[in-house]
Amino acid sequence: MSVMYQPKKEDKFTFGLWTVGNRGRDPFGDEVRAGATPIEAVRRLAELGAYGVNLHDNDLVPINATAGERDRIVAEFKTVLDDTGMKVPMATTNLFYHPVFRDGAFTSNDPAIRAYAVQKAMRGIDLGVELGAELYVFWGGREGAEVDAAKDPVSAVKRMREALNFLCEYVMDQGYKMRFCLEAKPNEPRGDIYLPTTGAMLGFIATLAHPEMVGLNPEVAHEQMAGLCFHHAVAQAIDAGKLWHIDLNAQKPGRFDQDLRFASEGYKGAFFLVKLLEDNGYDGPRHFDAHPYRTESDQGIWDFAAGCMRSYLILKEKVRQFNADPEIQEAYREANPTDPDLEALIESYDRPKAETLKAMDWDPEELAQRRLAYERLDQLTFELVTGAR
Ligand code: GCO
Ligand code: MN
Ligand code: MN
Repeated sequence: MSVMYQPKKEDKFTFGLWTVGNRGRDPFGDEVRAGATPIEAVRRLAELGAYGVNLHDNDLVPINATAGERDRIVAEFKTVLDDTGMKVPMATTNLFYHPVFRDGAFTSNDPAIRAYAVQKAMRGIDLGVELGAELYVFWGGREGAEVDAAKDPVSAVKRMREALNFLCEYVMDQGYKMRFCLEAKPNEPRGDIYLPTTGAMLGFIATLAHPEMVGLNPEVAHEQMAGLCFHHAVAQAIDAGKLWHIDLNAQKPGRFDQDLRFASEGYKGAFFLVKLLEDNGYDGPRHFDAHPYRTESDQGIWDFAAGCMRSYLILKEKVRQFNADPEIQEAYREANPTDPDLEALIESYDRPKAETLKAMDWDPEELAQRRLAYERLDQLTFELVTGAR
């Protein structure tokens, strides 16, 4: 393996404990491997060059642990983090696994379950802070419905807002340095999940009491499950200043949430995603929320993890080549004509500019004749990404 693609701490590659810990259970079959324990995950990922790990409260501390057990587990985990120099940049709450959450957590119809969910999130935030996390993700695992006759979707969004407002206040009241990231998913495990896309989350953030504390954690697979273009969603998050975390994986559109090794499907989309992140100076964690194929053994976990990081670095190198390639750049410039006078005219409104524009004589027939030479640029991109160039 070339040293060029050797992950380094500066690459900020992270993995969820649940990713390398995944045992391959699915709705039709039982576990197929043991999965990495939290301690093993930290040690092995550190050896591979990762920056850190992320966790749900219950990836580390079982839901029924006593206070003493919790403290012992956390202390042991912190020792391994110190030994390896691994970080925990993000933490989250498991609000979906236990049967209590089978009809949602923050949006459950039962006020007792909503209260328990907010309490569990507060404790999860405390745990995250203890481990040094400055980002806290909310993925509404079961915040959805199959029986719309039983649940009011307007109340659901209102309940979600109340929970997030409550937790923002909790973070401020504790003096924690912690920001939230919302992760959308259209469906699975629920028939429909509320706030199903990154764009929907962005609209929702604007309705919160502390929108400045809340950003996004978009995931490749989730946007593609809905048939949407992932890197366009990420672009909107970047434009809004809300891309604080990202879940990298791969997915065939229209399928169940596959959570495949990064870039293992849709190479072109993966290339443009890496290009977007690199060209825009994204400096948050590059988090892989994926898991090894169910056909894999425990040994395959590490091939999977190394593959995610290596593929990212290969695509990053392709992005460098794309940006430095004179022929590609020339084709790009041709596709992006400039006209400073016209651009100044339409970039912002004032009345004289509006009058000038209104009086101009445009000929749509002539404009429509202009060539959009995208064929060559797209072919050059294909040749670069596939290594023919
Ligand atoms: C999924 C989700 C989760 C979340 C995780 C962190 O579809 O299972 O992507 O893996 O990212 O719960 O909030
Ligand atoms: Mn995810
Ligand atoms: Mn997923």
